[in-house]
Amino acid sequence: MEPKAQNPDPRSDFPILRREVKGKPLVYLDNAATTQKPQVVIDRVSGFLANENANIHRGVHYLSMEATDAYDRARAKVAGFLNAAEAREIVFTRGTTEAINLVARSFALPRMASGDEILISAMEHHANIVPWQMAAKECGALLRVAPLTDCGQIDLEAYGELLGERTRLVALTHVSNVLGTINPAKEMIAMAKELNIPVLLDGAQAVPHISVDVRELNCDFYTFSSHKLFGPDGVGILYGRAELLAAMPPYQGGGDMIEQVSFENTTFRAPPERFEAGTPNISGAIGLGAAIDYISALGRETIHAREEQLLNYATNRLGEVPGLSIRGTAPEKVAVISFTLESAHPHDIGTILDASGIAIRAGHHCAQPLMQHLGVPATARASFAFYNTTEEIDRLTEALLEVNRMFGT
Ligand code: C6P
Repeated sequence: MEPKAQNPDPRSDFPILRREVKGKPLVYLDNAATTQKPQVVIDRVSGFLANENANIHRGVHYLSMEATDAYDRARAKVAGFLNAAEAREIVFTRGTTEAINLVARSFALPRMASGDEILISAMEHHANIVPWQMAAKECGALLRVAPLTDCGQIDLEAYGELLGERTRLVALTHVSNVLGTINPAKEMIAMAKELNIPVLLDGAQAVPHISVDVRELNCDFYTFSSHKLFGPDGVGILYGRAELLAAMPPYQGGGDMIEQVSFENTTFRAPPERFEAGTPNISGAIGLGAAIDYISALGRETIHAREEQLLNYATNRLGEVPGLSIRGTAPEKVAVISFTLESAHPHDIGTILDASGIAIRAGHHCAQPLMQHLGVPATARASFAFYNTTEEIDRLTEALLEVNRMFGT
């Protein structure tokens, strides 16, 4: 589909942003948890369900072939979005979490022996810790963790020292969901490649904010979730280099991933179908395709300029709140601000803000080891998208000043 003419007010594309919560206009600042959906994505999903619904790859009838075409086109769109060499390098999963588990089971585990190592960093989401830990425990391998600097960047010198001949895989977040840090992925991948170590990037928090080119990055695996990219939930992406996917055994067994089945033996289809057992989230994948069209029409430059303005404005305004500390001050960061207040626990902050119709996230953000590193049990987190406004940041700031007043600061 050709990118449509750009709406000068993209906020109006998101119907939910017109609603009220607790009698006040909604201020949605929880975009790192999930993003809102533009009308074109909602229309594409409901249009598919209303007019085109059929199962894929199974039918000789018209609707099934049409649905299969639409699903395949969505795959090709994702390939273009990541600049993958071929559409068969794109596997549809349930989300980032399932994509990482797939690599842990089908790629890492068969290649690891006792004493081998997987290298991650101290800023990882649980989705990029637990699958590796589970795989490592099964074969006696070790999880190594690159430490962080004070401003919330990976310590590159320490990272380089942790790469070694026992390292079987490096798995890093491209952008931190707590600190907002954009990691120097290209440089870190090049360091791993000097020792022929494969690299997976967790791009869940990167794709909504920055353009990603898997060939320029030279990564082996890249993962993201549709729901954080203005698309439907229940759909994720695993990009895998073709030759690596081809050498990996299936992750799950079932329909659609087989060539031939008998009671004695089964042969499997080539990737990506080998990794897509059972009926996938067809409408979700097609909705993701519509989200990618929407992002492309809006343009990365527009998104970047808008988010940079919001990040700077919010950093300055939050700096006016007494007792507020921002956690994560790397020079290269996306519009995600985690903070603590001296006066109140993050959960109290979240609850009080909610009473004013302001949605933020409070807690450990599925990054408990990072919380331990920061020396806090939890943080509050405001995470922005291009549709947020400076007026919403003013309301956030006023509400935080009110928290201070309520707690006597
Ligand atoms: N982070 C957040 O509020 P799933 O749940 O599979 O779509 O994505 C998991 C995931 C993996 N990596 C990173 C860096 C993430 O931020 C997330 C999801 C959300 O921060 C929900 S915990």
